[in-house]
Amino acid sequence: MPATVRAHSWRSILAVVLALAAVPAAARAEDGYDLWLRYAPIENAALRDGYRRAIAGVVVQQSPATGAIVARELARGLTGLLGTEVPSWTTVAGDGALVVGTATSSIVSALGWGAVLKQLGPEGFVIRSARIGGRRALVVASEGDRGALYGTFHLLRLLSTGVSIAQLDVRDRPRHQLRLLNHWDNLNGSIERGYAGRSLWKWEELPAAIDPRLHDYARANASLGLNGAVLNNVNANAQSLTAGYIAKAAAIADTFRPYGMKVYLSANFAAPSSIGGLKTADPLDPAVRQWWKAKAAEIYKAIPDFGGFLVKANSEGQPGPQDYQRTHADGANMLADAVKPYGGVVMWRAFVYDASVDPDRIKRAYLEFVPLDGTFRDNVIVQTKNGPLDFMPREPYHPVFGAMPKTPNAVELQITQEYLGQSTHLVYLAPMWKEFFETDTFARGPGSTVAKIADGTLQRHGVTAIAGVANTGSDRNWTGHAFAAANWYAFGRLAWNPSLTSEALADEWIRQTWTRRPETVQAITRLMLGSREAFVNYTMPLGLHHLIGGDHYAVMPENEDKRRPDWSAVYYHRASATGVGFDRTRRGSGAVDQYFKPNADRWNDPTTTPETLLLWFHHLPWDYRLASGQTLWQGLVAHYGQGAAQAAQMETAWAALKDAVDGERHAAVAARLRQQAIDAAAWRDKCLAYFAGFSQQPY
Ligand code: BDP
Repeated sequence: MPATVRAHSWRSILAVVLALAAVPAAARAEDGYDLWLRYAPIENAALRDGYRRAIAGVVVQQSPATGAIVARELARGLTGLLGTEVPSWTTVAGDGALVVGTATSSIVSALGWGAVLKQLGPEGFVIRSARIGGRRALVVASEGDRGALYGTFHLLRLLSTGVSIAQLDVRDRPRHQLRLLNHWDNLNGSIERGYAGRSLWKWEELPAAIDPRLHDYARANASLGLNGAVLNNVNANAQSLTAGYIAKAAAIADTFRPYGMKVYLSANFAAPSSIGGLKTADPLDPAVRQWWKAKAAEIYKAIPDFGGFLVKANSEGQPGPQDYQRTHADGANMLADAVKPYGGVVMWRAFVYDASVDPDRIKRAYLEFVPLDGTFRDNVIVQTKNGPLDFMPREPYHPVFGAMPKTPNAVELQITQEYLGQSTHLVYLAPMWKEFFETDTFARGPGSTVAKIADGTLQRHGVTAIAGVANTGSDRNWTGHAFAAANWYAFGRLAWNPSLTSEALADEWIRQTWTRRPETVQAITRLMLGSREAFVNYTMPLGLHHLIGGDHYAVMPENEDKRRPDWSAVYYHRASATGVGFDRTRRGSGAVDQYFKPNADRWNDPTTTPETLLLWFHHLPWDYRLASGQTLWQGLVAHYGQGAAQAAQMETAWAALKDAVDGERHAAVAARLRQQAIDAAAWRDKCLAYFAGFSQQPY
């Protein structure tokens, strides 16, 4: 009897193995390398046939370098999506031409769209049908080369996500001029706060050998409309400005150029003395100014379209102008003068805090920068993190936004999830970024959202910029966690247009990355949309922040850092027998008054402060009543409990999709969600046990 059973089960296993081998779609190897550019075959035959009829041949008319990229992408994308090769034509040879062209190309210039294209600018594009020589065509047109590239990717995205192209009339342009990734990559190949392997720039092989992967990196960015990358860590090694490294950066720049991506470098402010042999790096010293001018000339000789410098100065031990009793403006302007003749910019970071510990660290950037408004050169951009502390799971917006009307302010978001579970937790960041963009600063009265400040709508400047601290690395799937790629994706799309919704971005990312099956798309969308609030709930609910230690991953509410109080958790939560939270009201640190009214007044009063930010602004007794009628303690217990339950539900929800997506990626995500659920429970247990030590209440 046992022998028969065994024989039977071997037969069934064999049958399963054979059946699996016979499923062609599922057999496609999926390791995540293709990101959202998978171009999986369109399953809906009617839709696919419609696309095939609309696109029977491709005509590309733009610069050879970018045109070749466009042609290659279309060949790859259309073959994948339509399941058939679409020939390339030199002219509109019949009905169904897909024309990609710039304004001066023979076909586009004859269409009379010049005024619209001009208005949309060199990065904007139009996609619409036209009659060309009596033949039906679909045209992607732009004033510039980059716009034609972005328009091509946009069309491929529409096809990939199953949008009807019968009546297309797309007119689009980016809302920020500089849309950059900031790589915190070190010259030794490690990445500060990188959780997906090593640096993609193989410095040791450059400039002689170019890793072909750099093309795919640039492609992925171009597909989102990102147009630049800062190559090295803001904690900058001055060696990156030496001739050898400039040559390496130039090789990367040459690779990125046809994709519309410029390179930028983080500059170490002390470089004139550390690598230049000068006695000082004082920005008002003529020899120092001359050194930077010569350095800029050297860089622009190698990289004619070099974007400019990113600088972290007088922050966390980095050198800066204050070392010489000069201001941030003195430092920034010196560099700005050096790159100005070549059209470069200086992105000067506002992430600063005092060498001597501030009574409330979050006030520091505003105190140092707002008085300098109006003193920066027009090619200086003050780059400011979304919140005044440091990429916490939830912070209010940074009060510098709107408070420096004469200075362009770049938004700095962090894509790499330093404080949000790194590459282990699934946390979709778009809802967090949207919350930030949509907050009303009241800087110019109601409706003065952060988005409108950052994109220059309310305070017009010569240049607008947005930066995201990258989460990419040498891992095969680029970002470690397959879902972390959604954050790269969402950042790029929001940099293009911050009014896109989290839900729409999740939907389009999922369709391109995983599957187009509506019920699966919906299930994954739900999982993603709830993930950020789940993370806040199980880590730092009700406005708590910085409950971490050294690696910024593990739960550590008890952390007291001996080196600096403001690197501790206790500095921020201030728990005691009587209550918890940081008093930033007028009776406390007064940080509320860095905001415009009525925000300042609202946030000065706990009853008019959103509960999501309650303990950010207030120190409250444990029995303080929340809107729900619960005490503060009960509310904390509820949030932690809910968060841990949400993480457990995420694991279950994903498990249910086992057969709906490919096995390799499903398993990798499942393993991480298991860890996330374990971590979430650990956060709940440790935080509640710790705070109960003060509240003396049960949970
Ligand atoms: C903090 C990081 C640190 C960065 C710093 C910065 O922990 O590694 O150098 O920000 O933004 O979040 O400069």
